[in-house]
Amino acid sequence: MAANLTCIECTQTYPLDEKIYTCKNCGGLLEVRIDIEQVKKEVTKSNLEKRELGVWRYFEFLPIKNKNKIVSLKEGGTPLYKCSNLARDLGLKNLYAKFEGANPSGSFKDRGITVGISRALELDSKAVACASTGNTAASLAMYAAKAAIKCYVLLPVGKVALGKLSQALLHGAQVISIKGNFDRAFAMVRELCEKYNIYLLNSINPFRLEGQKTLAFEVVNQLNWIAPDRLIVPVGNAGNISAIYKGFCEFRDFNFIEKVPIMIGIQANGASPIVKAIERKLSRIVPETKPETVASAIRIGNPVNAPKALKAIRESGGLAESVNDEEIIAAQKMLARKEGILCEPASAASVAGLKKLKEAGKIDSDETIVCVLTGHGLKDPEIILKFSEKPIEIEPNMNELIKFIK
Ligand code: AN7
Repeated sequence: MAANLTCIECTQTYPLDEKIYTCKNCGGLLEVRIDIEQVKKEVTKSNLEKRELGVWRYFEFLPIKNKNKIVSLKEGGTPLYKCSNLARDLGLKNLYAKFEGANPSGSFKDRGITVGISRALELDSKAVACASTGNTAASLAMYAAKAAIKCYVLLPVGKVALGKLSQALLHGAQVISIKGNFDRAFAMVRELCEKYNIYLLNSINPFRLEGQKTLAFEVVNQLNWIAPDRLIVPVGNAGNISAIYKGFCEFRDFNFIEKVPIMIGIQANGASPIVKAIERKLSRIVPETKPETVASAIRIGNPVNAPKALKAIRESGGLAESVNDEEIIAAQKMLARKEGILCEPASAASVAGLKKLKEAGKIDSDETIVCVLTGHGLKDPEIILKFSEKPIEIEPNMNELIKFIK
């Protein structure tokens, strides 16, 4: 595949095999540009459809050339559930949830990490690293185990959900808790990777976002080659919304779909620099120094991919909205009880945002809407227990039991 790395700020280009994360010229974010005309010669709708749904169905769209280097645990191919019960309650007709909790490590991060770790092997890297609010660490640890390379993860101390921490530990990563928040851990891991020639797999790495763009491809395939009207996704470091938008744009440029969905990013009230930048029409975000929310996955004050995300939202005629902790927890419960979907709080932010926007009259009832549920509910059991009624404890006799059966 003929492709390059292009700076989104100054348009400087670099060969694909150059190991850089940001532009040497201006420090801007890089993006992989694929040669669409070339890929058009290599794939058609019908040969794509014959392959199993998942990240690697779209091999020709991905910047990995050496098939022998691919490290896969069958990521992607996640269900797109039609949510009729929830739709009825919200006054909508066509609501879907893309359940990314069904990925091997339980979050969408696997889409990016399968490509990122394959890239690490192509580069002959001996170690990989990330800073993480939890899910990236869980995913990276898992794929590094499969690839048999060393993995370092830097986590904000005491702020990572138990499931995610457990995953990183059991997969054998070197887990380092930083007495600071995610943004600080991220600054430190960048420096670490630079100094020790470790391959950095945070979403500043454009190869990771290439894997994540396949979510858009899958949604289009699952809707029979039609794009939804809107796609709603929780936003933390802002990589996923940027990647998904890129995926839709590529399918449009292929003439696989007519138009790109309106992209809607949802943040938590206490960590919402993107929402504020959109509301105030700023060209750059103002970082927040004390991000706070119950949704620990998106407790991020200085999203590294903000320039890409602002572009995705603005170009698609999109929106950004913030929701509070109560709204997030209520949406998580709603998904669990109305649709049988167990997702983590950050994921439920997308549905909380949808509810808020629908009630504000910003969404029409007959639009086709896809909410991305980014991670599995079992990642964070402590939050579920904190907001649930405790089980009733009784003496082991039938008379006692019957009192509680309504
Ligand atoms: C469940 O794991 O940033 O906007 O370090 O785990 O692409 O950052 C996680 C982010 C949404 C936000 N939902 O995605 C990490 C990390 C869940 C997440 C997001 C995350 P981005």
